[in-house]
Amino acid sequence: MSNKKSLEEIKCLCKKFRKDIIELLYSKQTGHPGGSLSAVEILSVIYFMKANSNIDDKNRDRIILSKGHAAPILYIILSELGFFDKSELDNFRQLGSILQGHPTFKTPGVDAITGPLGLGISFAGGMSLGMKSNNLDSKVYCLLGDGEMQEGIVWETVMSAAKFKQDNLICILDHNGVQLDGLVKDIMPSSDHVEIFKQFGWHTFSVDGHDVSALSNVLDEAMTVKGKPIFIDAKTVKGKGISFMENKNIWHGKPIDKDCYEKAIKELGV
Ligand SMILES: Cc1ncc(C[n+]2csc(CCOP(=O)(O)OP(=O)(O)O)c2C)c(N)n1
Ligand SMILES: [Mg+2]
Repeated sequence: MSNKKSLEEIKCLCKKFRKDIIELLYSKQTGHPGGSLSAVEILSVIYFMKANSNIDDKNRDRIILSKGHAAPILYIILSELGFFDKSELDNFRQLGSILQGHPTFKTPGVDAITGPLGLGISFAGGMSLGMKSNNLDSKVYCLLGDGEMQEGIVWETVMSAAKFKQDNLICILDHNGVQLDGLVKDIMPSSDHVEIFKQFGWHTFSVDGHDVSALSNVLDEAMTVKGKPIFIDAKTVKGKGISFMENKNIWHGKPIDKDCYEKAIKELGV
């Protein structure tokens, strides 16, 4: 399933995906708009430009949403890629649905069960080591949240991936500065992740996580790194694109009411 897009096409898709997120979460009266909106460009560039996401290829790249609560944008992208029919989105978060509130193996295209923060990067580290041990060229992309970095389990993979020179592991930080119940800097001042990862022996990059062209370039550069795992600090805005949701932790998990839905759709102008 090759579905590569141009930068211009990705920009249009990102607008559509923002609307899809709002429509989906309003229709189901459920949550996680903020962290879904902040990851739109990062995931779109990975899935539609960089990764081999062909479900029929057993050696395809793996893409792991470690911040599993952003499942709405993941499911919207997977349905756009044809992993399952778009009508499945109507069953989002319903009992028995293949689209649960957090990613599970019930969903075609999901490469790791996530939701408990820190779990995804652990899967990613193991998968990438397995690929290297089998001399496969495949990559593992892993998207983390900045609140998620407070989980101790994250740092086991950070240490071991450097030791095993896992240059097929690309971890991207959705650096929006906000977590569930406040600002990351107030809850756990964690200083400079770029410097920390460097000290652990990773190759690091920084990028604007909403600039699809910059994301595309940085991911190309990441492909050239040898002997070190790759960390990309992607600066983002939680709730990006909807003014009243931007940088507000209340929109981490809040369902969207009718008034806010109408305002959001108007703002998106699509
Ligand atoms: C181990 C664990 N502890 C707590 C939670 C509850 N939880 C879900 S999302 C979240 C905040 C995550 O913030 P961040 O990683 O910054 O995500 P983003 O801002 O990208 O949405 C928390 C505490 C969880 N899912 N897993
Ligand atoms: Mg965050």
